[in-house]
Amino acid sequence: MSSRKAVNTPKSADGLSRYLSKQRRLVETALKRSLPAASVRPATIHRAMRYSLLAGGKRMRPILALAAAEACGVRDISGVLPAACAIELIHTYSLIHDDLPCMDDDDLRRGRPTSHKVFGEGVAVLTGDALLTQAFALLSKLELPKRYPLALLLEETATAAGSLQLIAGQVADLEAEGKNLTLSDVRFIHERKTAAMVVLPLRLGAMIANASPQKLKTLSEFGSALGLAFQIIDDILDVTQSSEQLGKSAGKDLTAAKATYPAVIGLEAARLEAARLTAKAHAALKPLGSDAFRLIQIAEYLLGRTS
Ligand code: GRG
Repeated sequence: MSSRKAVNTPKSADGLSRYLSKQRRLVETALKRSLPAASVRPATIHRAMRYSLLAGGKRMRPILALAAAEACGVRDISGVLPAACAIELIHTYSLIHDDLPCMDDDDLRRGRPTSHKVFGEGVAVLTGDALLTQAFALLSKLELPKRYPLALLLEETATAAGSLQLIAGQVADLEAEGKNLTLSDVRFIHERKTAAMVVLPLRLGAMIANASPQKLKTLSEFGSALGLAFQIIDDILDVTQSSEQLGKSAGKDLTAAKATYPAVIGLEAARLEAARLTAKAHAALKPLGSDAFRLIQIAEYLLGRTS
């Protein structure tokens, strides 16, 4: 179990890049250990799992889990890593399936050819399935405080990844293509497709830290606003950046007539909404005081990102 102590003091913004690099290194090492070796039979599936999982990416969700635990007083974050990795496995599965020809049909992800381009569609489907399954195996190893039993964390994870949240958003997104949507329709999609998987790491990190129900609520409110802002920024980057900058195909939302904020309210209004939600995310963290400084820095970094 991770030790809990009040540790946080405000630090300068330039400390953020060092913090992110350190957390990413921890996450990368844990991710490498979270899957069978590439040589384990049948090697194809393990190679494919490692190919997509270890292809880089911002690792935002695992870093949020670690930062939430720290904001709730955890000093040794090793006990949070299995949950942080589990969420990255689920996220990677969703990207692999989203890129399939029967979904978004994409050739490029995290700067590399997509899983089905390298391994074929059958193996890509199974790679997503295997990553999702392995995520629950990782969660099963968590050591938890009495207040938050394993069954609760498993249920929260299954709900966030299931047909009421992540998959709900994906289905609504598929069905929305080419239709005239309202802002509330797009928000419905974004809250499920993206924000649910931003709230989840914050909640798991806080539960592992034995946070009070009030802190858990605070972090959930932060995550909902941040997750929606994150997706709006993703929509904006899709129309303003190149494929090279993004490491995935740019301009696809427009071509596929996707449900996005810029499409429904225009680019400038979308920018303002992302800024409004980021301010809302900051405000939500007020009850945590200076313990929340990393979460605030991470939110600012995500708002300012260009890829
Ligand atoms: C197939 C069940 C299923 C769900 C797919 C992930 C997803 C839902 C769709 C991909 C397209 C998309 C815009 C998703 C919204 C979430 C999002 C912005 C994903 C990309 O996350 P980043 O930017 O990616 O954190 P990295 O590569 O940095 O991890």
